Amino acid sequence: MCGLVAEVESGKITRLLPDRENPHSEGFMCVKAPAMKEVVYDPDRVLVPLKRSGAPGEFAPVSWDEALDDIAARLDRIVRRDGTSAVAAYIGNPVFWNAFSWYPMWSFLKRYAIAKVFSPGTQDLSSRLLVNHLLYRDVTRFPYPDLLNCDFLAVFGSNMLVSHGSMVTAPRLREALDRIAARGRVIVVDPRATETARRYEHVSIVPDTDVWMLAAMLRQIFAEGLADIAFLQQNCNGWTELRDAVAAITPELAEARCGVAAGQIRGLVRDFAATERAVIFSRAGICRGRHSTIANLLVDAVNIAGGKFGRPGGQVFGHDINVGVRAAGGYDVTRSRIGGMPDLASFLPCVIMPDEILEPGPGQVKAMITVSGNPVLSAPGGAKLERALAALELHVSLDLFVNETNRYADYILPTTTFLERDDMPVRCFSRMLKPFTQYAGAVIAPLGETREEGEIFRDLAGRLDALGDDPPASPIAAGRDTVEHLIRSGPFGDARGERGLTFEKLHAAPHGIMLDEVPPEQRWRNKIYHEDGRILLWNELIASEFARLDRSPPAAEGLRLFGRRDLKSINSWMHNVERLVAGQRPALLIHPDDAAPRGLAAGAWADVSNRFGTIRVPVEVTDEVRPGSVCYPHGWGHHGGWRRANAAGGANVNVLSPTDPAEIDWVSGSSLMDGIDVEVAAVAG
Ligand SMILES: Nc1nc2c(c(=O)[nH]1)N[C@H]1C(S)=C(S)[C@@H](COP(=O)(O)OP(=O)(O)OC[C@H]3O[C@@H](n4cnc5c(=O)[nH]c(N)nc54)[C@H](O)[C@@H]3O)O[C@H]1N2
Ligand SMILES: Nc1nc2c(c(=O)[nH]1)N[C@H]1C(S)=C(S)[C@@H](COP(=O)(O)OP(=O)(O)OC[C@H]3O[C@@H](n4cnc5c(=O)[nH]c(N)nc54)[C@H](O)[C@@H]3O)O[C@H]1N2
Ligand SMILES: [Mo]
Repeated sequence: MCGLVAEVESGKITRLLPDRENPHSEGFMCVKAPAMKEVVYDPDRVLVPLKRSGAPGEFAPVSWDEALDDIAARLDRIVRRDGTSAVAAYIGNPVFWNAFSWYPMWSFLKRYAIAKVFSPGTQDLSSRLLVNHLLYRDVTRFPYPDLLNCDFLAVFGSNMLVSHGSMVTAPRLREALDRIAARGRVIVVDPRATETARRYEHVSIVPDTDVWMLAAMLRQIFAEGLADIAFLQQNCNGWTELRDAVAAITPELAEARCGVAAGQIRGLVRDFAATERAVIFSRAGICRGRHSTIANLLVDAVNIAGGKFGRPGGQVFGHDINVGVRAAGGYDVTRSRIGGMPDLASFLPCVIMPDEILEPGPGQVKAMITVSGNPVLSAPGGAKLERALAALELHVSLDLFVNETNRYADYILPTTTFLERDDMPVRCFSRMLKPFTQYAGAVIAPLGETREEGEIFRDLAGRLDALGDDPPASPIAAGRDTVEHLIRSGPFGDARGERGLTFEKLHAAPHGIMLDEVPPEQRWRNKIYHEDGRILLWNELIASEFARLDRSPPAAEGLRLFGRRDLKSINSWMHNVERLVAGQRPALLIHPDDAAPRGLAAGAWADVSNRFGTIRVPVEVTDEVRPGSVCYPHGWGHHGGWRRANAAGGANVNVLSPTDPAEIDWVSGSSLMDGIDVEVAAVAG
């Protein structure tokens, strides 16, 4: 969402600069943006279709026609023999933000009834999606904090200054947070003294125990007479049951679980309630635990019960640029073959992906399509997933590089970067603090033989249809045209007459257009899709999750592992850029009190292990993490076709993430990645 200006000479990008005329980002860009130039011209980038020619990672160039003909023929054979349940897809992060390719890709999967679709969603937000579904009956409705207008912000599990927010789109985020701190308070609840926590107020918490603190906060809101009872009565169902469910969770009980002092919890609640424009916000750091669904639910419940929902400076719904945003599917429409787990927004949990491929029987996955994804480094399982990928009959990957996942593929189909294609950031729209839109045209021609994902899926569909007896009726969406149609038929489109958005107007405004804001009070009422239009705070699923919480044992003795992101990294894929990777040396952060008894001094190496695996990593002894917890970033341990990244070292932390559905927040399918119980032992010598 940072506006960029590309300087181009003779068809080649020479520089990427911040766009000072972009009315939304106003000249801001982060360090990763100019480094996209190095990604585009990376000598390791895949520029022609590749076919596996030997062991994993060994490929030879092949023509598009030969690749697509063979892929279509093999897919067709597998589907005729085993049905569409033998085909799966992993849709990785980058293509989510590329609307022009998203719609053709998604309609391809629908058209061929490819229903086993996995995504990084179970690694960052499926519990949040489930809460959207439970409370508002719309998986894609993410309420966000009105950062421009609040005077009190408490953040749970987000390192906002590094991640730049996440599910709230705010250019110049640090300025927004600084302004809140100047007017009032910014509080960061986190097991690590993060970059964000250090700049504002830090509340240190035991990993994966926020649910206790949040429950105690909700309890105090009711117990101290701070609840907005009129709002609850008018707009919510089930709030008395939820109130009763947390009644016994006193701040003292919460303190014993989460390590935050009872007095501090009471003080926070009182300050939150007393501040008219206040909000609590949560993100990925509470979406990867054992109780992440009710943890996320309690965040909304505290905002709602505290009278902060749908009001300026509170927790608000965003604007919609298109109608039909609810198209994303629901919850528990289908169940997985392995573990019988519910789907969410049409995706299945990644925790079962290795076994969906490895376990024989009807419905065993034999073919897989991966689009802009690297689950070997990003999803649970690591080594087990590699074994599974090696066993596939057909694996096709659309990517920029040979990564740790597609080194096992039969084909790698090379795609364009966002600088080589037209694009529109419509996917962020409903989470923007200020509504903005832009048509960002390609600035250079596609490099080599690269193609857009949408084009590749259209081409593949044509070939599959030529082989089939009875081609499916549903069409492949046209990407750009689909988006134009959605915008023109949406609230900012033709309905506004002369003032309506058209692509013509967008083309005439290359820096983008700020759109009219609607006050927060008017943005939510008609978007609660339960039949009676009220927010739902209690049902059988929520009740059973609270019963499970009641039975949950206290954190085990020993160490709990959680993760972190670096400003110069983006998940697993920018480690091949010298200027970003230089200076990053992933290490295990461990508190001096935990290091000493294990004989670990600065620079020592340790084995971090549990029943799922072991990684060997250098340690950094620091009081940045709280005693009893250790921290290591994800996305490392490269062994793909990117030479610089391979040389960067580091280990794949996700070999420690459980692949056993019994260990996770089962209702949402969220992977367990923060709060994993591990042993840490010094490596002799
Ligand atoms: N530089 C950079 N920016 C990114 C990305 C990146 O890789 N690099 N990735 C992007 C993506 S895909 C996403 S989803 C977003 C994610 O962005 P955020 O939602 O902000 O998530 P993280 O940056 O992972 O920060 C999670 C925080 O939660 C803390 N945490 C861990 N366990 C717990 C816990 O049990 N309780 C609490 N309260 N805190 C906990 C961690 O210490 C960490 O500080 O960032 C996006 N932005
Ligand atoms: N332990 C732990 N694990 C985590 C996380 C964590 O905090 N802790 N974070 C999780 C999160 S939030 C996420 S979103 C996932 C991300 O996980 P994934 O989505 O699986 O993987 P990425 O690392 O984002 O890799 C993206 C791939 O897309 C390619 N790519 C980049 N741009 C394009 C493009 O325009 N088109 C195509 N076709 N390919 C492109 C890159 O080369 C790279 O191979 O990781 C998750 N894993
Ligand atoms: Mo993510």
